Amino acid sequence: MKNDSNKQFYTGADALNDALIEAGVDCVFLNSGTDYPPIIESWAKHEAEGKKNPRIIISPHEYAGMSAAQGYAQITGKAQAMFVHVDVGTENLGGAVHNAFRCRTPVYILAGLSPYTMEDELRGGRNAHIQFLQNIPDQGAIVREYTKMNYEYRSAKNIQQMTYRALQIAHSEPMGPVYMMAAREVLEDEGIDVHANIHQWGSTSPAAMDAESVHTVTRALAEAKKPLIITSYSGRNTKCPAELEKLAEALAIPVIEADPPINMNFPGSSPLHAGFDARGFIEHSDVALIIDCDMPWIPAHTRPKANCRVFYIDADPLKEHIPLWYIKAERFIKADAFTALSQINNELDKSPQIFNPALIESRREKVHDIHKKMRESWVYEDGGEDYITPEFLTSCISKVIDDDTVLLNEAISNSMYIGRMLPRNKPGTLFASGGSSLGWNGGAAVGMKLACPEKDIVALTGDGSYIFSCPTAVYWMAAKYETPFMTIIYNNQGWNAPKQITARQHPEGFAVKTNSYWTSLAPAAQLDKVAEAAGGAFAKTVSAPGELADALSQGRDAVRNGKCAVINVMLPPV
Ligand SMILES: Cc1ncc(C[n+]2csc(CCOP(=O)(O)OP(=O)(O)O)c2C)c(N)n1
Ligand SMILES: [Mg+2]
Repeated sequence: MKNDSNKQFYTGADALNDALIEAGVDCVFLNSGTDYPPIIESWAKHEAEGKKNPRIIISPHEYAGMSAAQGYAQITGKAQAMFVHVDVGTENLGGAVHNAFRCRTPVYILAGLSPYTMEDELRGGRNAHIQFLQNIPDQGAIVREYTKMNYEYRSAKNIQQMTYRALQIAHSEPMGPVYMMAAREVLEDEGIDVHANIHQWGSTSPAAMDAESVHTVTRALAEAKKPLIITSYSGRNTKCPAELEKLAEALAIPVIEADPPINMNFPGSSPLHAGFDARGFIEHSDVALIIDCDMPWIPAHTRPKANCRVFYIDADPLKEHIPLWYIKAERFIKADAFTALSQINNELDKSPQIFNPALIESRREKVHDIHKKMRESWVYEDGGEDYITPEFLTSCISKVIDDDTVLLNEAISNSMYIGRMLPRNKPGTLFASGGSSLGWNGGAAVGMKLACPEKDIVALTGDGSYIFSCPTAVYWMAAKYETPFMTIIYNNQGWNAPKQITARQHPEGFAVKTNSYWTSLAPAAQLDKVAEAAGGAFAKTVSAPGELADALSQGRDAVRNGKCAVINVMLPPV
């Protein structure tokens, strides 16, 4: 009998575990199945022998686990592992893979494959009926559109090298998820511990601008009359905001965080912060620097004038995985944002003669004035409503957070209030999913809290997005692994975004005339109670404006005492 499970040796699964530890992967988010005996056995062996295992975080839904791995990497830059069960677990990753890919976030995904053998030829061969149903011709195809490496461990002998290579690719720009598959026979086979020097498996070095581009971009910005900078995710490197501020200050350039920003990129209270919408600026600009931004403006709404000099800097300046995408630019520069900004700043320091101080100072005054008026128009004014408006809710949130609070923005049609009323001034204090698959916020909050237990995390979500997040899995994980955070639901009892866009596209149409949209989630489910039932979260629904401030402070206190809190705030229904 080949299927001798009692024989002890260093297995492919042992090699995989050792490689993940060696590579500094802290957490394995796990949703296992019949493909996992070699791995579970390896973990148990490691524990029994006093060897190190990664922290294993059971994830009762793959979407929540994958979002947690994304959140962890968004805040640390380090890929974590998501282990899923064959084709079906891969399918349950769902849009969370899209989010990680679009957000350029490294994640290592492992999926089992249905065993290769069925007559007891090899250790690990098939021994259950579902393994026949889970065998499909091309499992990797399920997520191939969203993965940078999509491959199978074909031998137990080089599992470690293939794992290091997968992580190396995940961490190299543009970063993203990698998907590795393994059949049980390979994980059960005799592996090799190669004792690799992990420092020889690093990610690619940050790309710098070529000298000519540094020269051209710096001079164009210095000589411009109406320069503009637009960014959306340069702040994913927390050293970037200071470098961007240095450039903006030197030349008095307004900075727009394109809508809605994925990270904190530029201090919201800087008098050069010009809001979140290029409209009103880009049409008048003579030079525009777009740096780390997927789409700086919507061409159907606005665009630069024909002679505006546009420079586009990005790790992936042609967006090669978005087929219909183009903007017109003088130069597309494949470079790391921090490196590029440092190069431009150095060039400015070296060439004081290219400045025109009078021009810069008169512009500075104008931009400061625009910023001041913009911020004044965003200050909340009490209209005496007897219901809670999103503006009032956001103004109350501003009183329970501080400058260090990490905000997750998945508030969808209410997202703009977060930028306007909760300005972030410290790097690493704002995150969005970076993609468009709703539900990221819950898992991401768990992952961020696992990575940074000392931080206060507040997830701001629409009611639809809360439901998409798989809240039973999220709040169970948060309780089990002690990652308390506060969730605040902008509960308009439905999907406002599709309703708004229908009305905008057909302003005189039947839907508007008859008020028929099929976007209502009324009667509202008791969304906060889901978290209470799943993980003992502090749960509160608020409808009266007078009770909101108290509810939010109670939520904050509950989190300080180690529990999650979900404050379900009822807004006017969509
Ligand atoms: C997984 C997924 N399903 C559907 C959509 C389409 N969609 C975009 S916005 C939206 C409504 C989200 O509702 P909610 O979170 O309550 O925000 P609101 O629009 O009400 O502000 C939907 C369904 C999506 N982006 N992702
Ligand atoms: Mg809603």
